[in-house]
Amino acid sequence: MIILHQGPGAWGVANISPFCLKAESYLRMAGVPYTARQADFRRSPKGKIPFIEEEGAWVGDSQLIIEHCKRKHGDPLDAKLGAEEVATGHLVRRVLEESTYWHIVYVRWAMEEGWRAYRPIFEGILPPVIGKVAVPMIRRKVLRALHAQGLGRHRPEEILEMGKADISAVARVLGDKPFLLGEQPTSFDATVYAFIASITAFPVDSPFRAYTREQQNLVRYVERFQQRYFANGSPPA
Ligand SMILES: N[C@@H](CCC(=O)N[C@@H](CS)C(=O)NCC(=O)O)C(=O)O
Repeated sequence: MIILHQGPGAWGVANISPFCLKAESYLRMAGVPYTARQADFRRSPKGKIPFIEEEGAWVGDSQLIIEHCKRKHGDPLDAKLGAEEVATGHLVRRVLEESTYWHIVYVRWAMEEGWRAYRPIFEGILPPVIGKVAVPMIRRKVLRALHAQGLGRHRPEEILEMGKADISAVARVLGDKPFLLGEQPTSFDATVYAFIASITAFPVDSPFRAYTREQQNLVRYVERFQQRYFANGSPPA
């Protein structure tokens, strides 16, 4: 049985971390049994969440977790995909994880109203006394990372246009298909669901969230996905 180490849920989604939400979504989609635990970062092989342990193997990184699961538990979602579908899925996944992710970071950590909503959730993850001291330091570290990545150097209106371009591209590729690549779910949907839901569920009405919520196909997709894979709330024991 896999133990999934991850962050907490909030705002009606199973995890505040899009990467944790992706990993948990995959496990549910692929029918891999798991239990979930609040992560202790000191035990993380890569110093980030999510990570898993299974029979003495520790795997960090959501994508490496998926690859581990495919090797160990089979590949019920992607085995029949053609090379072009895999390429499309890969590109969408990379956009969401390497670009859109930073827009999520910007809204939560850099925008003052986003930070006001996110701070108490984030503080709740840390031990009470440590939290108050550590959180401002962690915020400075995250803002430095946002600057180093590049997005944090732009003006708010430029950031918004860049984020909208990502969302618009994902909405266009999804179109009116039930899943990213067609009628059947694939591992790429774990990323699409996790990142779009992380934007639409966050309880601050940023222009980025408003734009994402205007994409009706994405909103319906998130609702369908949640209904199908998260209707039972807590993880299967
Ligand atoms: N590529 C990693 C990214 C994971 C990631 O960035 N996780 C964030 C939470 S959403 C984290 O642990 N950040 C802590 C840090 O950067 O120190 C994955 O796919 O799992």
